[in-house]
This record gives sequence, structure tokens and C-alpha cells, in this order.
Amino acid sequence: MAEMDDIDKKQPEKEPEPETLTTDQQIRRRTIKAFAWFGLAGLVPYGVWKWILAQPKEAGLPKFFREVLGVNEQVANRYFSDTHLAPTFPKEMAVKNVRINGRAGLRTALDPTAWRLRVERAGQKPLLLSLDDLKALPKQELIFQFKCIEGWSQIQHWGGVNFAEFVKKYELGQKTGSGDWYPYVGMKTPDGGYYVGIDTPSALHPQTLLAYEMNEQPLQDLHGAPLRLIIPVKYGVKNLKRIGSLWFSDERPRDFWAERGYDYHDGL
Ligand SMILES: Nc1nc2c(c(=O)[nH]1)N[C@H]1C(S)=C(S)[C@@H](COP(=O)(O)O)O[C@H]1N2
Ligand SMILES: [Mo]
Repeated sequence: MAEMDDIDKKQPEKEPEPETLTTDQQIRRRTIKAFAWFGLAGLVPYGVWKWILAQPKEAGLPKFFREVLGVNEQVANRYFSDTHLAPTFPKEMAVKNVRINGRAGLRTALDPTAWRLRVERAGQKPLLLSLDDLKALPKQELIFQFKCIEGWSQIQHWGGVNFAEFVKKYELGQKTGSGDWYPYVGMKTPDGGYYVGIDTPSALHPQTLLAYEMNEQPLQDLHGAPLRLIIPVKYGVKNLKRIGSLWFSDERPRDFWAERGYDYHDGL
């Protein structure tokens, strides 16, 4: 952790997400930032902006998710009032040839039977979970448009464990279990070659998955076998392939592409 803190401090000070903005202002700000990234903001006609910013921000949540949120309504409201679902598609629309992009952290062979997901917990022994442990949780499928910050996108079909449900099952993420969530989740590959930091609200978004299937088949190596993150509210860069370990934290975890100049949040 000491090493991470150091590196975190060396990062250029980026504008923090201002806590004082209303949810709507934050959504607006993030939306504008996402467009600004592509240098497109100026090209979007005013009417289209109005339409984008007027999109519904609410959607029905699955029951278990409401239970997760029930822990502390105030925190839940602050964290999840902007829960809006990414559009989903019929499975026939999913591409068969899913593009492979990015091999950092995947360069050495991995024995999936020996693999364990290591969950670091403050003041407790790490949890070591096998793929079967994760498969014991209900499977959730998601067919959505995956977007890479480089400018390509694909409709892809994933299956895995809902991250919020995983967090609930293993009682992770809260300091005392009374709604005091850590603000960030960090994840990295087993060799530490790729790593991401995610804000907790995005991680707990109802469509965020720990995925072990693509197109109803076990994940292929270069797509992140045995387990990867699928997080539709973020660009591809945050969708870490081959998760080795994860941890909740107060400090902003290191992030591979943020260290190389991309916006830390990389939201959509
Ligand atoms: N371990 C690891 N995960 C990664 C990357 C990487 O280089 N290494 N690249 C990211 C980027 S930029 C994208 S667009 C997606 C691509 O996922 P795919 O290869 O399954 O299409 O993985 C993300 N996760
Ligand atoms: Mo990407």
C-alpha cells in the first residue's frame, strides 16, 4: 500500500469530482467531459445536448440491489440516485468476433485451476476465491455496447456475477457495515501489469459484472480468463482483464491509463 500511496501522490493533481455539485450537475459535467475527450463537444448541436442531458436517470433495480441499498438510505441516495442503465440489446445483435485490445498484465501464461481471486480486507486475512466460489452466485448476463476510448465500439455479450451482489455476499466495501462505504475499489492483474481504480458507485452499478463468460462460453485468455471486470458505465480501459486481486480503499487506487494521461474516471 505504501508504494501505491507514493505513486498516487506523484500523479498530477486532477480536478476532483466536486462533492458540492448536485447529481444532475455531476452527470452533466461528466457527459460534457466525455464528449470533450473526443474533441466533439463543439460539434454536438444544442438540441442533441438537451436530449442527452434529459435522458432518464432512473430505472427499476433488481430486488437484491435494493437490499444492498437498504443498508443506509442516505448513503444509498447519494451514491445511487444517478443510477441509469446502459442500453441492452437482444443476444442476436452481439458480435461473434470480439475484438482483442490491450495485453498488459496478460503476457504470462496462467493456470486457471490454480487461479484464485484475492480480496484484500483491512484488518482481516485476504479472501481467496476460486472460480467455482464465484459461479455459486447467480449468473447475470449483459449484452451492451462496449466502448473503447480509442473510438471503436461493439455490442458484446457477457455473463458473470453481479459485482454488488458479490460485495454483499462477502460483506465487502463498508468500514463498519453501516453504510460507510470506501470510496474506491482497486483491481489488478495477478502480475500487477495492469491495474484500475473505480469509484464505488460505478462498481456497485447494477450492470457491473465480474465476468467469466463471453457469448455463453468460458472467457478466452486474451479476453481476460478466468475473470474480468465488465463495467458498462466506463470506457474499455477500466474493464480490467484477468483480475488477480481487488480491494476497497479510501485512497484513489493506482490506474494504468490515468498514469498515462487519461482522465481517472473515464466515464461515459
Ligand atoms: N489486463 C488488461 N486489461 C485490459 C487491458 C489491458 O491492456 N490489460 N486493456 C483495456 C482496454 S483499453 C480495453 S478497450 C479492453 C478490451 O477488452 P477486450 O480485449 O476483451 O476487447 O480491455 C481493457 N482491459
Ligand atoms: Mo480501450
